[in-house]
Amino acid sequence: MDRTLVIVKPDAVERGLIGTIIARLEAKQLRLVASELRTIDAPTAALHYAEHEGKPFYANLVAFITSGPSLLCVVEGPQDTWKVVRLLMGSTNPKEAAPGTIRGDLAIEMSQNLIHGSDSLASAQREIAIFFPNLS
Ligand code: IDP
Ligand code: MG
Repeated sequence: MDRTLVIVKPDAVERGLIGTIIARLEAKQLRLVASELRTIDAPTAALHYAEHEGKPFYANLVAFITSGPSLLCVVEGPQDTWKVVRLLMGSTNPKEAAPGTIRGDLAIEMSQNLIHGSDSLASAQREIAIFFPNLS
C-alpha cells in the first residue's frame, strides 16, 4: 500500500468541514491510517513548508497553518495515493479549482484552501516523517 500526508487545515477545522473532507477521501476508497488533531507549532511549520521560505506569501502561510488546530492525517491507497489526493483536492487557487474537487466546491481564497496534500512520493515520505515519526 502507498501512503501520503494530508492536512485538513485550520480554516477547514474552524468551518466544521473535517467530516466532509474525510468523507470525500473515504468515498474514493482511501483509508486513514493515522490521524491527530493538533495545532502545528512554528518550527514544525517551517520544516514542513521549507520549500516556500523566501516567497512573498511565506509569513502568512506559516501564521495561518499555526493559527489553530489542523487534522493531520496519513492516508493510504493502492498506489499513487499522493496523486489521487491531489486530484480530489483541486488546484492550489480555489478560484481555478474544478467543481467536484474539495477546493473547487468549498473554498474561494488561495490562503484558505482547506487542505494540504503531499506533491510527490518523496514529499509524502518526508512529510509523514515530520508529523508521524513513529510510522516511517
Ligand atoms: P499546494 O497546497 O497546492 O501544494 P503550494 O504551492 O505548495 O500549494 O503552496 C502551499 C500553500 O501556500 C497553498 O496551499 C496556499 O495556501 C499558499 N499559497 C501558495 N501560493 C500562494 C500565493 O501565491 N499567494 C498566497 N498563498 C499562496
Ligand atoms: Mg504544496
